[in-house]
Amino acid sequence: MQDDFLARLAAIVGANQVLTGADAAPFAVSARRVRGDCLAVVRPGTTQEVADVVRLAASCAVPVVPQGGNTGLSDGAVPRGPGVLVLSLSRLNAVLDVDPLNFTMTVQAGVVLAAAQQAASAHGLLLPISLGAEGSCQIGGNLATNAGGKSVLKHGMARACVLGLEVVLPDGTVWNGLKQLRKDNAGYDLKQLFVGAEGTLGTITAAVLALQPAPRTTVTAFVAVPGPAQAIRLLARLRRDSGDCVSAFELMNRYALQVPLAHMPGASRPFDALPAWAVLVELSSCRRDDPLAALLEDALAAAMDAQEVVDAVVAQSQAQALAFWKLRDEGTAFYWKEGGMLLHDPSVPIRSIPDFVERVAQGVEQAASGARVSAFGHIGDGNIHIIVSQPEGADKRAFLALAPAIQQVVYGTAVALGGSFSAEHGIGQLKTAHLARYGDPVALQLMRRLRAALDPRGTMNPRTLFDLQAET
Ligand code: LAC
Ligand code: ZN
Repeated sequence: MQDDFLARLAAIVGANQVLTGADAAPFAVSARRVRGDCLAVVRPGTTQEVADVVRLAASCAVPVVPQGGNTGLSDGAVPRGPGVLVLSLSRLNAVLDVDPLNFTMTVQAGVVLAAAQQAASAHGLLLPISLGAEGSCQIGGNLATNAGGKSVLKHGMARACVLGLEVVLPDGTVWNGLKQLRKDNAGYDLKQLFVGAEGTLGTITAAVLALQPAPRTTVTAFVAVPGPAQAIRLLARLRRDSGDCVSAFELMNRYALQVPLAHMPGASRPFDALPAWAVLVELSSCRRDDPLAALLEDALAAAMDAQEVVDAVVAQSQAQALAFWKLRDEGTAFYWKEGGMLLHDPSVPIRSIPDFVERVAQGVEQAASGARVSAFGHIGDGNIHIIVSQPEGADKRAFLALAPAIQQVVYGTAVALGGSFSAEHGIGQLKTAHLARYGDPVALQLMRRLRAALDPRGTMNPRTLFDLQAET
């Protein structure tokens, strides 16, 4: 039966594009190092092959997990179960078109984000999606998860740049919605249904993305601040004084700076003495030689007078700016070296960030005395990541047993302040129980009805968002 299914897959894509055993194993490990298992990995080379694979899987009731760069942090693309088929989009990796008059690009799902950025930049344009994993994540995954990252402050989440999509529906039908339009009020906005659906409603195979003029002047600074309350005032000041040129505003507490500095080879210290809190600020403009550096220095001086800023280092070269970003972007990869750790991805209204951070610090100390809290991230979006690391020298298992209590502190506090327990990483398989707990009952019911309508057999990514397999 299984052999027959694999033979039929091979007939669609060619035998060397069906991987099993040791060849398939690397596709069954998530970015969080959660190890799953699968029947096989299939690597179609065209949209039609994707459609034929999905139709075959549906007719045989084989669960399908679509997978891009597999960099997601909520285990949404990891197969779990010996009968699951991984549908890798990696071979659909063509940039089909960059249109500098329409300010759009059309890309296949498997294009690596950095490659798409470069293709836009070759035309003096910006694809405004940017995140730590951009060297290996793929556009299809970015859209399926509605990726966030550091450019949300200025350009919105990934969905904001989607003008059109091509999607293979759960029954194998291809929907060609690759429109290049900014205005298209003709019924429901179907493309947005698939953005953020994490592969449960269909598989994105291509997209039309809106581009922006590329920035030509950028200035980057690491700024030490007394605390989150001053950080959000500084953000408001910089947005006003710069004519809204703030393109990134990332908070890091001391522990969030310490971890990469301790473990990352070649990391450089922005400050001699690490401050309790710092923000990585980036201003950018499409005008060449825009005097942003002078503007930033004036604004920082005024902020210092207002006691919003303690110290600031403005990057003097692109290399120094990159070194600052390295500290911010690559730090999360090193927390496991500090022992057991729990990553959270909440958001709250920007004004509530100081309150949120304080309540979380107190609540975590009560739930896990001595645990180390890293608070960092996109506070311009109200999205702050909380990593709780075990107390130094503590027993990892004993610490991880406290996960439910710690998660309740972080998520419960966010929700109590009008926030979300899941800002940008999505639900995946990791947070299905939290979605059931914190999600609005009417919204959850609507989501289930949509899912049942589009995928009545429940074969598309069946353990993501709702764990359909556990429910049957
Ligand atoms: C970041 C990931 C954790 O912002 O979302 O680094
Ligand atoms: Zn983030």
